[in-house]
Amino acid sequence: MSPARTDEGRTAHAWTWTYDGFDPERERLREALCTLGNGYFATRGAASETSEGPSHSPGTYAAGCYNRLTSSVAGRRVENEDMVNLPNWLPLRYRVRPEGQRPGPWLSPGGPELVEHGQTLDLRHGTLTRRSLYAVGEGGGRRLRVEQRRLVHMGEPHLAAQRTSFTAEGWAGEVEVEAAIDGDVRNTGVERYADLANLHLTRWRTGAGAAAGGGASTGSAAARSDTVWLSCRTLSSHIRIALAARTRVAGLHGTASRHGAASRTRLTDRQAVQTLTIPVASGGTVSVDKTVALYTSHDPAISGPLTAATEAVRRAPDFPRLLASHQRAWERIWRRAALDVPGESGTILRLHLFHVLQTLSPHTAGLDAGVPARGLHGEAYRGHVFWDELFVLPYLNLHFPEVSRALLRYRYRRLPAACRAARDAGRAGAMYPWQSGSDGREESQELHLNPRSGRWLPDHSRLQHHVGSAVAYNVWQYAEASGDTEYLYGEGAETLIQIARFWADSAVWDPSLERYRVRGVVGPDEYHDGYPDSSVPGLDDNTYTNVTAAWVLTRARELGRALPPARRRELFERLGLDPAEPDRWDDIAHRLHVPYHDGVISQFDGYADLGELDWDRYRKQYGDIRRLDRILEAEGDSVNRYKASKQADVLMLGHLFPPRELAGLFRQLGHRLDDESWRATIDYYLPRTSHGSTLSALVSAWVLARARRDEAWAYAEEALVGDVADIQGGTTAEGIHLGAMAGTLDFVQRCLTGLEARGDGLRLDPAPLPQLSKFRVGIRYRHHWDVDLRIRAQRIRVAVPESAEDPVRVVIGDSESTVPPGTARWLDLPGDGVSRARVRRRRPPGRPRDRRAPGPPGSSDTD
Ligand code: IFM
Repeated sequence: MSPARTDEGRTAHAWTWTYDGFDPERERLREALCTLGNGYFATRGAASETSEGPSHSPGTYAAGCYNRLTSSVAGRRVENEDMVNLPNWLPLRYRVRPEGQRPGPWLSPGGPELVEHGQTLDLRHGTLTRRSLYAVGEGGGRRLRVEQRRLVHMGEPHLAAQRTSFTAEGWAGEVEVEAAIDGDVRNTGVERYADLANLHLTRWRTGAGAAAGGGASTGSAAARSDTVWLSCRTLSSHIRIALAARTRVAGLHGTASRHGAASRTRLTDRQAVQTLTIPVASGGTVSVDKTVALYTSHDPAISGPLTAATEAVRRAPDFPRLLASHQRAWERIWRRAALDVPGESGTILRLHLFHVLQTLSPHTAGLDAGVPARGLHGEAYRGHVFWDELFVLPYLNLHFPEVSRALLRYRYRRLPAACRAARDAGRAGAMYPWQSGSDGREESQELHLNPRSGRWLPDHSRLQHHVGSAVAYNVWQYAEASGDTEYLYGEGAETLIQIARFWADSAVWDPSLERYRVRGVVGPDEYHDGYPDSSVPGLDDNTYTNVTAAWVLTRARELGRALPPARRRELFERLGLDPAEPDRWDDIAHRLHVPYHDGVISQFDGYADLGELDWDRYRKQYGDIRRLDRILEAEGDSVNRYKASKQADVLMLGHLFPPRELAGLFRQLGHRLDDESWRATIDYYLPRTSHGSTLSALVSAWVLARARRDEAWAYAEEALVGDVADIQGGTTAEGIHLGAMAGTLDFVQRCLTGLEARGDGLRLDPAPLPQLSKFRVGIRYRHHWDVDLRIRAQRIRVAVPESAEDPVRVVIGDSESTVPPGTARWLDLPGDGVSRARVRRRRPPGRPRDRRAPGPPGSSDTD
């Protein structure tokens, strides 16, 4: 990987990311990449010493915690729902008073006293350690060394903590520490949203000590307490939020003053502050531990968020014990997410995995939350849920199926809203929103700002109805990988059928074409939201939309037939489904229109009539043309006039469907799609794509890995460095790109292995790239908890853990093997003929020999 493409100030080792120096220009990017979270909430890796400012965007976000506000822009009133930036629990600032001197200034990495600074994100242990050295006091040679270790607890989802250690070098005196919970926060993390209302919190209350009766303790009890709290609520969603913070000198319990340290609290209407003054000897170190609990009224099994938060910090163990249990929780998570890829690619993939798991962890399984496109790492896209789960669930299905199921349940709970949306649009079934938030209504903005022209423009992205097919695809994929028929026959079937009904009702018969058509949509590309000069938004027959709709209709019919008769009857009755409907789905699924031009599949009907863009000219003039739409609009032109796509659109089909299945789908629709015509399609669209979305490089790498292997790496590399090098120019600072991050994991897991986890076994069709040819993934396949796949140049090793389950059937090309539990096999990849299995039983100590029939004869496993 070219070092030039990564952040200069950082060095990465297998499990650590270290950033040297304090760089105000990159601080917000590092805040996003150093976010700590546990799937319930996450906190950006912001400095604790300073609050918001041009180079800081502290943010704490809880999954599924949204609020709606109305703003005035461009003379219109617009409503937006945002994932709320919650009160900031990080603040902890300090200054020193060497003996015989006055207190110095409050110190912070941006201040003139800073001598050295660095921070390390430790992925294995889930901690962020920040180290600073300051020049202090009058006269030279005096230093304060500060080390702060922070965690958001992976085992106890409501807890977070940070230990800050101060070492006096060349002086003795006092360190004054001010630790606060700051409720005076707004959603200000995205500059483009600056004109929009951003104050989501109200009714702040602060207090100290236990929150008996919910009131603030005052007087001497409060002054002596080591705990402060703040509660508030969101303005329109009325979610109650409470944070409590316990700040202590490490190792001291009871009143700090008994040990020479003094403690005070100060409560204002939006801040609860605790001040400690701690004596320190020359060369000595003192540490301050801040332990925080966060609850909201969404949480189950609590009497109220404030009581829950104050109780939780009261009970919380000290920092070393919290750290130990946090690390043990991460160990358990890492065991379920094994992915070993050598080299820098592996290091980046581990970072991606870390952030995916911090956004969507087993704790998410207990929540009513979807997949936020930008993680819980920033405010871009307002924490909304798009189709990006299409890139996330296939990864999770094979590690944390319970999390996938909960994320599908987020969609199921909003099925009534999707059905209402369809009804309001005059259609049957379920029309899922392009952007979803709290209640499942359409959250896409009506206007968006082009920062280049300063103009607010109509936003038609809500016409991306293909999001429904993404939901359906995930229902199916989850069920295939997990074997969870209870889900599939229950919520899954209902979701899938309602989405199919929407497509069936959207398809309009065109007698002149003798085809069904789906009109007035926007495809994944997003640049094209209408025909040039048309006053009506939307396009006809977006191929991706039509082909995926055909797939949904086919699966829905198949599932309808497969349901146990009693369940079929029950569901069909409840949905008022005419028994003839599935036959109509079948008809449509065979006769949806797929437009072609110049021998290739058209992105949509009429694409052929668009002009060619002078790509070289634009590249020369603007350098980065990822946001060609904004460039052209600022020039008074429109991207709708050109054969220019923002991201993979037709090519997305190659991401969703293995070649065999895609060819079958086209056959079903009356077209022939062979390797040659698919390659021609790739060759046609790649040079006409600006890759203005991080998903685009990923999808391009995916399809090239199967069609033009030599060209795949350049795109894979782009997808890998997308966030760490912030190649979209500033967007990562506003939140990571969760779809692309998870997509790169799935690229290794499913694309390079050709893995399909089906009911009848694992199908493998490896296509490793020279740069990614040796790796290991551990997956959960149905009841087999840790199936280990190791890819080498010409072979693949499949190891199935010991259990009482059936052997795993493995299909590679035309060759079929079974791998019994407790055994491992090396299978040869096609190229030199039939797959040959070699087996060695791994007998655990104490386990009797030959409990099962041995596999086919072969030499022993050499790895
Ligand atoms: O869903 C994506 C879309 O495909 C491209 N723009 C950003 C969205 C959210 O990640």
